[in-house]
Amino acid sequence: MQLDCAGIKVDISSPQVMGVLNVTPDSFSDGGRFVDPDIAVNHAEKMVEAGAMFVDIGGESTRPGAQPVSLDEETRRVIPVIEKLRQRDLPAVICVDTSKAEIMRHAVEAGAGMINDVYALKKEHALQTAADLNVPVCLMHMQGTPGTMQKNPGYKNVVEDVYFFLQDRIRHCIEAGLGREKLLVDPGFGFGKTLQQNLSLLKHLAEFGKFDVPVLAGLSRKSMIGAILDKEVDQRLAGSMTMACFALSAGVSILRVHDVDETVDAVRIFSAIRDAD
Ligand code: 7PM
Repeated sequence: MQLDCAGIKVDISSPQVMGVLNVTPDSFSDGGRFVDPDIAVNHAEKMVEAGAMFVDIGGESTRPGAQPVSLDEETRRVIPVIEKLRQRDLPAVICVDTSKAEIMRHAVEAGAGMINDVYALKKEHALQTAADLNVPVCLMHMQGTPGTMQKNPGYKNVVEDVYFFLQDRIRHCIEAGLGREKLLVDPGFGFGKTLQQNLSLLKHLAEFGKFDVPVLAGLSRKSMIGAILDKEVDQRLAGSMTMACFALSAGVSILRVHDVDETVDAVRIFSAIRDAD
């Protein structure tokens, strides 16, 4: 199974690692460390050297309570980093983490080969723009917005509700001309879910393989880990790795993580076991 990311073809028959690069001053786990483009690019390069096949660059924090960022501000934060990263010509895919159509277009023109949209292309012009750009898009489920999503999230059945949401978004994409071979789905851990709802989604993660599109999961350092272990963000590596291994066993294709070295090791071990006789 291959993902064609604006010319870079990624073999996703084996799980891949996506390194997180938040170029925002307030992201929950590394807020403010990578606002300077040169520092950001160096960190991205380190993640690729450590084995990340994707670098996810986001200029608008989507953690609970995060405030929206203007188009100009998000452009200022994201595009220079993509341009500098492109110049390094790394053996990896630059993924832009945005919900704004204009940023998607500007980012792909600057060298991004994939879009990660926590709003699943629901914002104005996003769906048509993504179809025009014809790069892979990760469609993620979120209930509400970052400002509201953790205030009493409710579902009839969280696994079914998220499944049907993603099924509907896939249908809209195909109708807009974005082929199934360009789509990925993601249940959106931490995006409008209680701890129990997150755990139920993780327990039933294999269900999302039924779409026959790659599944991406973002579990790294999230508050659901903190809630179980009662540990701060910088103490969640073991918890993150355990959830990553569970996700691998459930068939996930891309793991979106902060701790690339460790996760690459886990993927290599998982693949060795899976490929044994
Ligand atoms: C709460 C805390 C919510 C931290 C989100 C975060 C995902 C993502 C992010 C994900 C996809 C953070 C994340 N999480 N994109 N962007 N899937 N596709 O790491 O799970 O800051 S933001």
